[in-house]
Amino acid sequence: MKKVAIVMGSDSDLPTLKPAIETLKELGIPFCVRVISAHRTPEAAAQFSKSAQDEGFGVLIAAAGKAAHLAGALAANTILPVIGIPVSASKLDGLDALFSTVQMPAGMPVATVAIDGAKNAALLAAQIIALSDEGLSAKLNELRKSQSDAVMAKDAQINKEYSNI
Ligand code: RP5
Repeated sequence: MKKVAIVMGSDSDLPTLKPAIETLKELGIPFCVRVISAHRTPEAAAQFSKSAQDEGFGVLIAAAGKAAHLAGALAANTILPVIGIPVSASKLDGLDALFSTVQMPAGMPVATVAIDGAKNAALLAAQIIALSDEGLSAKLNELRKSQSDAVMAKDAQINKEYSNI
């Protein structure tokens, strides 16, 4: 199975990324977790994304806050799909990172999830990997079903407790 990389601009982003780490673990996807900064270690960022495909990665997840250029900087050096997570690390509450991540120029796509949307980033990465992995595809379908079952159970419970018709 292809690997996923979770790359963050600073170790201060790590708490935001815990749901992505947990989700990939639950799904049995091999992944690495790295701190690489577009601004503070630009050469490492370029080197990482240039070699990622040869190293067996299938998707890169890039999380950064403030002037968040990490996802774009990684995308600049690979044709692997890059998923950007804008992190709410500043007084602008992540809007700065959202705009920096999502507003890529034509020709250099970054699939941007919600501010602090680490879980969806991991699920989207899993869905991409699942295109060529039937076992993972089955796991994702099961996950969707258990999610629906949980909502229906809550509906039944709340309906029973509060409705008066
Ligand atoms: C970004 O700046 C990082 O991704 C982080 O979200 C933010 C703040 O970094 P630190 O100053 O906490 O290292 O590059």
